[in-house]
Amino acid sequence: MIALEIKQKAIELGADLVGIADLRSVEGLPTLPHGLMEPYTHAIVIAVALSPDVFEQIKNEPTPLYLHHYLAANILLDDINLRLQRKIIQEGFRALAIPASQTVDKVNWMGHLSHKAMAKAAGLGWQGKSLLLITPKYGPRVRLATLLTNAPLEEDHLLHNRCGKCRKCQDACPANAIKGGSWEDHPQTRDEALHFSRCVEKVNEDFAKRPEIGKPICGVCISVCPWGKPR
Ligand code: B12
Ligand code: SF4
Ligand code: SF4
Repeated sequence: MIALEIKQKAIELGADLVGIADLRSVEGLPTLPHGLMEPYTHAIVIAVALSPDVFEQIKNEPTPLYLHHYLAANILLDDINLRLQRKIIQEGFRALAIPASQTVDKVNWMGHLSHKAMAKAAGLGWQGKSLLLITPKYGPRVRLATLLTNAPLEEDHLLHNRCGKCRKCQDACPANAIKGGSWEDHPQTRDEALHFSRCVEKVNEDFAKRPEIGKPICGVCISVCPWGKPR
């Protein structure tokens, strides 16, 4: 099986972007459970873009419309991922779809692995000052999922950080959580990029407690980013 074939399949199934990472480039990335990536050699990372207009409605808080698009995109991502997983297993390789949006450890706020780190390694974009994955075409207006496999696939190249002097996400964050640091690859910890607890508190104690929202979403640092804004 070749990379092009799996990428075409992902696009056919509804992905807007797809990239491939060699797992040696993310050695040391924390996973739950520990050692999750060991049986695999590559990650296929898919992105589903949300309508830019959903974010144009977000000023300083999430909207019920964003909530629905967020939920629908998660379902689409998991659906594409499960179908790709089946295709790869049928070809005789191992494959494991990592859920789009499952928090496994709610004390430390960790998923099975970081889709942003995987997407960066797969050449889909860079981690901006907001720590989000910023893609050249859609900016941060994408949701992500990862498929781990031992199929021998050709990996994609990394993209450079293109935040430059911009600080729009830092200025707009309602929790004042973004520190404004920049890095070519990635920060050592989340706290290097964010006053992490401020974001966690804002999305969980404020937005998730609103009856019309009910989930830890926000969208402000997404909506202000110049990358992906409609022209
Ligand atoms: C738990 C969680 C949260 C928690 C904690 C967030 C966080 N930053 O970890 C809370 C509830 C606060 C949250 C908030 C948000 N989230 Co959230 N969240 C997740 C979830 C489920 C797990 C994140 C995780 O495990 N983080 C672990 C840490 C360690 O990883 P990290 O944040 O990526 O940062 C590290 C690595 O990327 C790293 N790195 C990169 N390469 C390498 C290589 C090595 C070797 C190492 C060591 C590190 C490293 O540098 C960072 C420091 O170590 C993911 C889905 C997933 N499984 O990825 C979605 C996810 C990250 N969330 C997402 C979004 C959009 C948001 C919000 C904007 C809310 C919203 N939906 O409107 C905010 C943004 C907050 C922010 N500025 O980061 C999207 C991001 C999409 C994108 N374009 O980037 C994701 C990927 C969901 C998805 N399927 O698309 N989220
Ligand atoms: S999700 Fe909201 S609170 Fe968290 S960093 Fe982005 S703008 Fe700030
Ligand atoms: S708003 Fe500006 S600084 Fe923040 S992630 Fe986007 S480009 Fe980077």
